[in-house]
Amino acid sequence: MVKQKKPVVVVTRRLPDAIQQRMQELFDVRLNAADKPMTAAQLAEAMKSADVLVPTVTDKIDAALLSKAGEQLRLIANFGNGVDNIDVATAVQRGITVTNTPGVLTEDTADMTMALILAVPRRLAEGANVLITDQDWNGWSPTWMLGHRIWGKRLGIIGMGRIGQAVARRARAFGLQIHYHNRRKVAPKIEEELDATYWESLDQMLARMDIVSVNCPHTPATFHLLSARRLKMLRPEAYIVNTARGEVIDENALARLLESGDIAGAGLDVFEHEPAVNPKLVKLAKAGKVVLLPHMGSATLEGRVDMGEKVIINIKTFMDGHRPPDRVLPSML
Ligand code: 8YV
Repeated sequence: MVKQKKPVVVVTRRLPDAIQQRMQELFDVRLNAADKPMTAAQLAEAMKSADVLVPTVTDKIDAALLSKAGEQLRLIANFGNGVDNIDVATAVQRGITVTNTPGVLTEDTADMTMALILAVPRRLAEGANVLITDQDWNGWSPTWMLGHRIWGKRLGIIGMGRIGQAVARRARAFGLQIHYHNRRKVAPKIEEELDATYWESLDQMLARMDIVSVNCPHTPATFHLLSARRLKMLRPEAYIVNTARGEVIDENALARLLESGDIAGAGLDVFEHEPAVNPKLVKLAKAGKVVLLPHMGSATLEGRVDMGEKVIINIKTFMDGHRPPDRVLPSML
């Protein structure tokens, strides 16, 4: 029997050691030991020889790049859940299968969302900073560092998929009332379990919430879903949390409304032009109005290993001639 040639797999960023090791056993893998994001030219070069590309959120695989790909490129196995870094429609048109890593980062991302829901109203980052910077702490005082209670408040979740539901489960335990906006209502059983109220109109929901959490994917339909017009509907006491994608919020408009006090605060793990962060938001963070995290929602070792496992399973299944479990189709977006 002729031994099958191992597929050439180009991995654009450094992955956990255990994953890279397994990939080296299974594939003719090209790793990125330096972990420096690849330029468009480097990606184009890699796509000329790769059978499989394993990109991440930091690689923009657009139509221009796909048009330069060699005929042998058959699979883009994204290391990540969101696929807004890939022009899926063009890839599929060119006969390239696209997969992602759903499910395994749900709980970690929901934890980080809950952490931000707590951190902003309870001034966690500000308080923690007092003790490690040169500011003087004069001891406990009845009126110092007062934040706001989250128990009993209304949480409006935008995007009630896996992550939105995992956030709702946590938030329920913290005494928050669950409201949500989604393309469609979730199953009655889930609504019942979460005691969740569905709002078909996002505008109407926004005007009534104390905290809003963005948990939907970034697609053409959700780009600037929270536009300047919609952000203005939020109450001045409202907080906004985003662990999904920066592009879902008009970041400039958000910064303006935070500056003017028309929105009380924000907790952001993602940004519109990553890795650039709007300087206005940085200024607001220094003033204690917002908490900024550098895209850490799924950043646990366990999560990243699970994501890597999913990538390997997708590649193996595809190479064995089967439909990979996490195939993404344009109609799903
Ligand atoms: C990932 C994410 O780490 O999976 C996603 O959609 O947002 C992140 O948490 C990143 O996308 C890896 O490519």
